Amino acid sequence: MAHDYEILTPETVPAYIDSNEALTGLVDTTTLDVAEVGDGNLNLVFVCRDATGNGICLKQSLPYVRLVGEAWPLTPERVIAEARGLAAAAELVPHLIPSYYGVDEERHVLAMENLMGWEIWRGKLNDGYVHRGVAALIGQYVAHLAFSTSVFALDQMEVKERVAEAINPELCRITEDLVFTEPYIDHSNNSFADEVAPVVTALRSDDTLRAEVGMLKYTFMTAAEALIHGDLHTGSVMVSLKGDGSGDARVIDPEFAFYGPVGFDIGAVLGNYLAAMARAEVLDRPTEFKDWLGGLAHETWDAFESEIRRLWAARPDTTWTDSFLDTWLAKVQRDSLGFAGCKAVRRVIGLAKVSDIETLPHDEHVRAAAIVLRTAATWITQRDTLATVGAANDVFESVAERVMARGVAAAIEEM
Ligand code: SR1
Ligand code: MG
Repeated sequence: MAHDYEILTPETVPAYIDSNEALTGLVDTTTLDVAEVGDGNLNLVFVCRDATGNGICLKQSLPYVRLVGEAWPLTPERVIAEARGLAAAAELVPHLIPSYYGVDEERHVLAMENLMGWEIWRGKLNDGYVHRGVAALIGQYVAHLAFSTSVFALDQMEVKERVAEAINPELCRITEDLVFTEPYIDHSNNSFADEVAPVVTALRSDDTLRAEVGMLKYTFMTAAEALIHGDLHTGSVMVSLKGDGSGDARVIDPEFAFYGPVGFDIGAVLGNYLAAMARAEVLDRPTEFKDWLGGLAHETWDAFESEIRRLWAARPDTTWTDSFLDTWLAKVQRDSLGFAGCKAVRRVIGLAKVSDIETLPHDEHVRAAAIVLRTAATWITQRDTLATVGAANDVFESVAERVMARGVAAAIEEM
């Protein structure tokens, strides 16, 4: 594919670092070990470490979708959206992202801390590891962005300028299509096991569900509430263990960032917890692990809510009353359940699936897929009456019990 910038390779990275003044002195490029480790869907990621142990991570946008190839061109300018997301988080929650060293807008390269020893949370969840406290940190991350980039904290002119500046149409289009449209139609990007097909058919023929997904897509496309991460799944979180045994987190990859609904970020996390919970259920993981997973949604939501309530005292405009906050939080929680459902459905039957479900043996895969789809459909259609993450978890429990006892058919009977 013709493109007007040089794509990095492990061999060219040292010279690139030498040529970039902003990166001078961060690593010794004469002893640099470079590996391309990108396992996401879009970009190249180079982790670099020199002989003294100093490191740096470079992320370069390809001019196409890596997962699909050159047949799907995609603007490398997305690196600007990611830089914006990182810069905002660096100001608001610097302890929750990798140190950010800057962006090269010509070569479409971001430079940040090499989080040596840290691992992607999804992989750790898949393997049954517990990182206590990480879910709360994610809630805090969302809360700070939600409050401090919105009309709750900023002058209205400032917000409007930021909304315009943060427009990210190509990346939003991916979400609009892949999350809200394609799973519900016959589309070449979808795939699923034959045994799951009846559940998918039931979803697609459920008029109420389709209308609610439409409402959620409409909210995603029109509710410019705050600068959101836009792709906050468990693969966008790196984790490590602290000395006291609790977990620590760094949020990465905000290239889908734009001014959108706050519930979309919370929902993305909850939808991915659902995939992890379904995996643990079909693999019959220890009760202690399943209970911990079952508490993650609460942990994220509670941390989000209490952080927003704490920040609320600093709002300059008292148009936003305490009573307004209660109403807004309740709405965000309901939105989150709906978005969680949409995100989960997509990760099971649409493009860019998740390893939580994909790496399961066939029979377990089918059951996990059915559990996720059935639970997600209920979250979407009944989010107003469910209203809380606790009630949403109860839906999962009851769907999982029925599917484990009676097989995939149970997921269809209930729809
Ligand atoms: C075509 S891009 C597929 C997905 O990769 C990213 O992680 C986003 O989730 C996007 O939807
Ligand atoms: Mg990503």
